[in-house]
Amino acid sequence: MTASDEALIVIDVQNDFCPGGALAVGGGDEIVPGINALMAEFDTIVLTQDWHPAGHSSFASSHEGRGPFTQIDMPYGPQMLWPDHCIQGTDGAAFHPKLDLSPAQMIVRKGFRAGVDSYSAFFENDRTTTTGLVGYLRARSVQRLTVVGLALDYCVNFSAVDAAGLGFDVTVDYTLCRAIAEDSLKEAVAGMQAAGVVLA
Ligand code: VGL
Ligand code: ZN
Repeated sequence: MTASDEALIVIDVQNDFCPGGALAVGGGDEIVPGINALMAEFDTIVLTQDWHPAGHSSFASSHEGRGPFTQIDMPYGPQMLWPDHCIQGTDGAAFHPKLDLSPAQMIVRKGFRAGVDSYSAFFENDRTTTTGLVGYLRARSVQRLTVVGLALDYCVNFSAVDAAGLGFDVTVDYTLCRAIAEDSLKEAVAGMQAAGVVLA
């Protein structure tokens, strides 16, 4: 068992980010058994779930003439456009069927506001709206976080960097993560290292 000031944060292990899903991450399903095994070592386990309304502003289909994997300017800054994914209540938004949900005590849903995306488990993409997770962790005297899941270059990255900025000691177990793309992964790794996140 790890110490009681530690928590495991499992990011977006959902069908749409696994092979066959709407925004499939290569090998996304391969990490599920390892995450299940790792959960046995933690007292505090938080899952996040990307949870968009239909017609969400991060979907390319919501912007006429725009395709996925291009950027637009939102009032809060640049935003990558994605294929429709993780729509509330759909099978794509459900957790991977083999992910062990029972040990998790907290599920943070994010990206449910139509006009703002949310990569991070802590702050939405406007960088100010909080998910409330920091309060939950501090109330439980958590100081050290291990972050795993999907996708390493987006939601894991943003979550880990935000957590480090909030003063947590953060380790990303990258063997239990998969990334969407090479270029964004390189940038993400540099950003995480600069923020003091340990990649192990
Ligand atoms: C994610 C893109 C859009 C992720 C979520 O979980 O990394 N990426 N929505
Ligand atoms: Zn999303």
